[in-house]
Amino acid sequence: MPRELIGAPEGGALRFGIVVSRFNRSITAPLLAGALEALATHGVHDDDIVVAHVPGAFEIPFAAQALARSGRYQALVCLGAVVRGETPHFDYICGEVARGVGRVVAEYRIPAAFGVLTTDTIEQALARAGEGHGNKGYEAAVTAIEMAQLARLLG
Ligand code: INI
Repeated sequence: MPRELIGAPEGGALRFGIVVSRFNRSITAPLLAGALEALATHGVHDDDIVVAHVPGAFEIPFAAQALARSGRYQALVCLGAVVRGETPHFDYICGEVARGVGRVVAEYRIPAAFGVLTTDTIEQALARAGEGHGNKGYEAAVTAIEMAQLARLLG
């Protein structure tokens, strides 16, 4: 049988950095609440969580890089909401934030969960930021825990 490596969904004794953007706050506030709920449910202590607030999704990689560089966190959770408007801004922002977070992961070898919603409408975003398990912030935080644990197993 092959040896299988799966990160346990146990967050005790791990530290997490969350980056959340304010743009479309009606979406990002419930994403943050969902992420904090998931971390608490999986045993992460408040003292082991830092939340960095940035103006918009474009600024997420900057804060994520600073948190990664500190070496204090076992994983990051990036939360934002980019809603398609009438301008090409949407495509630029989505591309930059995804590439930027990916660069942080590669450069600092730290897992980062991508909880940045990219939707056509606010309604679509709201549907992904509701209560409980449909909340993408919650899902991103659970992903961060699993990946932090997997990183330990991978060494
Ligand atoms: N930022 C978002 O997080 N979501 C958006 O939908 C958005 N739109 O549509 O423009 C947005 N723009 C701001 C951007 O992220 C930067 O904060 C801004 O350009 C300053 O650098």
